[in-house]
Amino acid sequence: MKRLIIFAFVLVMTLRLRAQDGHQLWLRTNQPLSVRVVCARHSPTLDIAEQELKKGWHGTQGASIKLIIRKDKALKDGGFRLTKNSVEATTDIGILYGVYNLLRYQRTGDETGDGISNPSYQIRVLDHWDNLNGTIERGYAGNSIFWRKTDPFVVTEKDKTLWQQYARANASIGINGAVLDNVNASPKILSDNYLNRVKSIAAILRPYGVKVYLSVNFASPISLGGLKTADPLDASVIVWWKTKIKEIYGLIPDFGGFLVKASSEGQPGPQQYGRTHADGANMLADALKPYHGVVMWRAFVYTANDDDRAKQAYNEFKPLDGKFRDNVIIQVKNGPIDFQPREPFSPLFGAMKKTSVMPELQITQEYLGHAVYLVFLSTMWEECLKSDTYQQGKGSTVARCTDGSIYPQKYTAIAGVSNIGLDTNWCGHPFAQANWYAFGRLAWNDQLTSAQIADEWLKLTFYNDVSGKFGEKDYRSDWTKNFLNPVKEIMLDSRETAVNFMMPLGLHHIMSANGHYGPGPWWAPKGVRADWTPPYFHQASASGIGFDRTTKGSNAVSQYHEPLASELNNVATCPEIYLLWFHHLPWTYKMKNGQSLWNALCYHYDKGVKEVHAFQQSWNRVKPFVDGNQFNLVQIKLGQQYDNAVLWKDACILYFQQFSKMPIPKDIAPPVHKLKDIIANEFKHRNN
Ligand code: GCW
Repeated sequence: MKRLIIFAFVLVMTLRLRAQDGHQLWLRTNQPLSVRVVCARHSPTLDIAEQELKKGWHGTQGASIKLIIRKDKALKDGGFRLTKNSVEATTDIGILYGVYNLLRYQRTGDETGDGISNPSYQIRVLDHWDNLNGTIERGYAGNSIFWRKTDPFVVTEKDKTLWQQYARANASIGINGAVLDNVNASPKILSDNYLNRVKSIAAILRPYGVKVYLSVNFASPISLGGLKTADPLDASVIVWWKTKIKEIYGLIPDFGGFLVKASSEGQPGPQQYGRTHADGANMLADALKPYHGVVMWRAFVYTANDDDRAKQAYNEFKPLDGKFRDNVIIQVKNGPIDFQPREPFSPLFGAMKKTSVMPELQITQEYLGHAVYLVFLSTMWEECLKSDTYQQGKGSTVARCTDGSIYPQKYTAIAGVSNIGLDTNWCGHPFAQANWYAFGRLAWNDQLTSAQIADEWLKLTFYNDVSGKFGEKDYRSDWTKNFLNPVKEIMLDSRETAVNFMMPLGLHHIMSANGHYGPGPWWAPKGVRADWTPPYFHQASASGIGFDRTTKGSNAVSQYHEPLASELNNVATCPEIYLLWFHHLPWTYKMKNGQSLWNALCYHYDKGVKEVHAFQQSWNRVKPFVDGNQFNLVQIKLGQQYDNAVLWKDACILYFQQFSKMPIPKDIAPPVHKLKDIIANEFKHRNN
């Protein structure tokens, strides 16, 4: 008997101390206490809620908790009310969200406030840029969890387990939709085999309240249906889509709808038939309407003309305001160009007043160091959501213009381009999980601060790490002081740091064409369209640097509402973080702190490098508090980030110096690379 007890003890300890591989995300559990759950009804969703309470209870030992579904005017769909002994909601999924929030409060020690919580956006969706052959466009965490090349239609137990874990993670932060395939969509997604696989995925996601959506190729009626045209006003095309949509709903009755990238970057669309984006979107919207499906139609459009690329989406879509069906939602990237480390908000936010508009954020770090850099994106999204558009007076933030607070949109929605793949830790970098988490939390509550989100995520993800120390007196305060606070600081500074060493002062799109990783301000081969090349965006010459978007230049400023337009137009009032986005300035231009523009640029690059170095030192100090595997992984990645930051600094300073002809300030570390070597090595290793 004694031996059995010792064996059991050793087993429990081993399991507890098992190395972390990151697969459990922010849902790591640690010896729950007992709880009694009372619920008058049963459903797959309510059963999950009950199990979650039992698996993760950290409230009063032996407490009893009621799950109550009833009408409540204060609650929107999915919203919930927490009281001392109950979780109340109007729907099953509201109960499940309430349960996850309650468990989170218990583990973070945060207050529940007044206990009522409603989502900011109705549709909170992850866009997967997953190709049907299993690869992921701009994915840095392995292949797709949904699609694969070999045995593509076999659904294994392993698939189901993974999809269930994925759905659970999403539900725990309120994400309620998933677009399963790339916006550069293959028509094959609408063929029988694929639709049946979508049906299997939907079945696993359903109890967690995650609806499936599909990206569709606008030319599907031709490539899949054998028609001669995909013209949205052609009767046979309309019938084709109607029939296809009927088929989809026959398989998946709660199917969410379509995401469409049309007449954009070579994708087919209505414009090739002389039709507008509204014609295309409305045709699909009409076919989806009887089933309550939506069309998320992307505004990411630009063509190789002389017009400033930053202006094109607005020019194309603003005139169509009011012409879209009420189940069309225009999906707009946060900035006017393309998910750059820093962009001003897209002027379409707030400008389309009679159309549902949804922000599209990029969780996967295409332009922010892939799965190598530690960059907490929440601060970037917060910056965008809290930007004032002034469209309906002061306080018309991007958040309020899109979440229904200002305009009576039929649907409110927000999308994040997923960073999830088959890697054991889902996202490649342990801290990239924080970006998935942050997207979900902001989609639920667009007023949250990044500090709050980082605090939660760190507590949920890392507090359990060194279980052996758990029983120690003062562990919590020790952990807070020596782990939580310094690591939170890294997270909150990390995006500005990346901007500093990559594209400070409003520079944008100067990355390498090699996978968009590393510097490439020189890249402009003959024959490549100008608006894909960095020199188009930085405009560096002997006379200065920056893109003139003032009234004297491309006049992109005029797409913003006053007083913002004038503020941005005037170099004296334009925030320095956007200086070279809106202004072309001489190298000797005097900055607010008295430095020349050239010196300021050099100091920003240098600062970014120094900051990464400080992150490394700070991380080294938290070693006693982190699981060894996770510690090492982050340490290695920070080392790679440091090397790349130095490369960025050297490359950009040396490249721009060719134009400024000014000396590098003496008090910054001189470049360790030669420009010609950096350029020669740019494409040596392939980055996706
Ligand atoms: O940022 C660019 C990416 C493309 C992407 C495109 C888009 C899916 O480089 O890979 O294509 O944006 O958003 O459509």
